[in-house]
Amino acid sequence: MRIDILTIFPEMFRGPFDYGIVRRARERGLVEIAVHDLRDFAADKHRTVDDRPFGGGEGMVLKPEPIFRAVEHLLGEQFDRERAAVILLTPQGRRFTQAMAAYLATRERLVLICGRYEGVDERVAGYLATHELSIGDYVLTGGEVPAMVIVEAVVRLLPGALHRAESARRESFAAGGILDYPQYTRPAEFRGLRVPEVLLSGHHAEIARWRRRMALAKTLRNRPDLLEKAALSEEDRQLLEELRDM
Ligand code: 9WO
Repeated sequence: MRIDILTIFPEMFRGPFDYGIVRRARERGLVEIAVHDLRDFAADKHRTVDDRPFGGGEGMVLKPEPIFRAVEHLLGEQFDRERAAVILLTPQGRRFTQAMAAYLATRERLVLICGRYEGVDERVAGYLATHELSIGDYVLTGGEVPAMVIVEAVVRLLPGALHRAESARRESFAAGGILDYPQYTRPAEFRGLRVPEVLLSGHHAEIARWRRRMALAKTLRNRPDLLEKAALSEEDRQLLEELRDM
């Protein structure tokens, strides 16, 4: 896979791809990541990328021409929508999910367009981007951090990016998953706080039941929305009834 990022702040991307799984995936040649300065695709000597909004209003809007020129330079004028995804990052986009990450991981090329200022000329969303995505319901100052989030979520799904132990759990969130169970490590007592006794017992069946129960309890408390789509056993449903009554 090749990922191209379009931004007016390319310096923001020094660092985030140099650690952990993303670094390993780059070193293994699973992904190539290139960051481009949108101003390099401006047509005038001042390298202008923004302009005032038609209809009035505050602030500035990213102009369409540099963005269209950049994407056409990277993918050609008639790019293959089966192989490439062109993603605009704005708060107005569809919500980015694990399922979308899995879909994007099947593309050969990704182009991530980082919005800035008060917005992006709507013709980019309408006629150039294949997807307009938001990573969540909050306003940031630009699409740069969301682009980093998407790169990390997608790259770890590329075949060969994860160790075997990591791969087993990777789809759980997308495919009717619930939240993870709580984890503990040594010491067994820290500042008077003891690790749940069952985890020290060596009773594997009991530990598995405790973990499932705690995962359900945490999901019920923090993300009840996930329970609607979750793949639950009859035992899970019974446990949930007990937890709801507590
Ligand atoms: C700012 C603003 C100020 C006055 C009137 C309207 C306004 N709209 C915006 C605005 O939405 N600015 C965005 C800043 C424009 C696109 C880039 N920016 C951005 C992207 N903020 N947050 C994101 C983002 C992207 C993906 N997922 C979550 C947030």
